[in-house]
Amino acid sequence: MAGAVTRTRPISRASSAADAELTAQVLQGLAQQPKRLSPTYLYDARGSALFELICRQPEYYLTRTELAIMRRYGAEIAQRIGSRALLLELGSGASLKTRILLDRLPDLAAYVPVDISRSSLGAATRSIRESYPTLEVLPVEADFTRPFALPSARAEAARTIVYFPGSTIGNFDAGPAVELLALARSLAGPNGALIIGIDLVKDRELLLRAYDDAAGVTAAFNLNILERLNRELGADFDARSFRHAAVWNAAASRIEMHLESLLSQSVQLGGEAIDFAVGEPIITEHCHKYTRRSFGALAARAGWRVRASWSDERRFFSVLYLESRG
Ligand code: AVJ
Repeated sequence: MAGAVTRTRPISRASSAADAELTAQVLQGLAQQPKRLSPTYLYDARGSALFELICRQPEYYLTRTELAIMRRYGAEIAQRIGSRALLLELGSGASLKTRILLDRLPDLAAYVPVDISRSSLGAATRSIRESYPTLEVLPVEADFTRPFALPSARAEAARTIVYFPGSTIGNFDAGPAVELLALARSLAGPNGALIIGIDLVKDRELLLRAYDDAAGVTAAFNLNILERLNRELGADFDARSFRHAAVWNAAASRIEMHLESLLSQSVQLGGEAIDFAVGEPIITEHCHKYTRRSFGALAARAGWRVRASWSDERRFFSVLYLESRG
């Protein structure tokens, strides 16, 4: 698979404070039992490009299904948003789904895409500005799980709509998910709203295939996290001695992305040795799957009430519109 993707050139970087912090966080995750890495590390330039490729794999129904829902119910969703809103998108990526909203919201006050990947954000901003020349686009390069500053728009907005598509919320365990939903609520303010995409519980085999596509793109995406640690932190992972595995954790209602060590081995990172037993996993991502009810309960803990929801015929995915509870 690696051959199908442009390789990021290896850059030797002077070690910075940011690298030292990243090293400390990575070591902390790898000291846990089971070993963990934050899914945010998956999204460097190469990881973000691979994620865009995942979205086009036949097994990865999520993006296609959410786009279909947005196209089909876009007018209704735009009506809920109303006029002169500010649209703030968390994890905007290529901003593809957003276009469906932008097409139907000609008087939007501003569009604020927030993304951790500079390359994705830059490309999306250029392309949105080209398609919507009168729209004010205010990109924010940030990890939205940490505090970030919001730019101020020229036009005064009637309300703020937080848009959080892609079932990215599924990457968060219950506690952090509630915190993030609460952050969305404070960003939206009392008369704002949240529009969120969630992936629904479905047949186990369908779920497993979506996270282990035949072309090996998801495997390459997952293994890239090790290559990134080598590139950026000077670790010496041999990516060929790990294998990607998608695991369904029924009790927690989530797919887990694992990287399993094929050997008993020791890896060097930041002056420390990390030992792996044969078959020992590093968990890189949790992808929670919800029911309307389970997600409604989670959102309620952050003060949200589901006001409207849209789904596809197979009930694979759902887009929800939420407002603050009275
Ligand atoms: C971007 C978090 C929504 O969980 O489906 C896709 C990431 N990981 N394939 C997801 C992902 C493996 C994706 N999200």
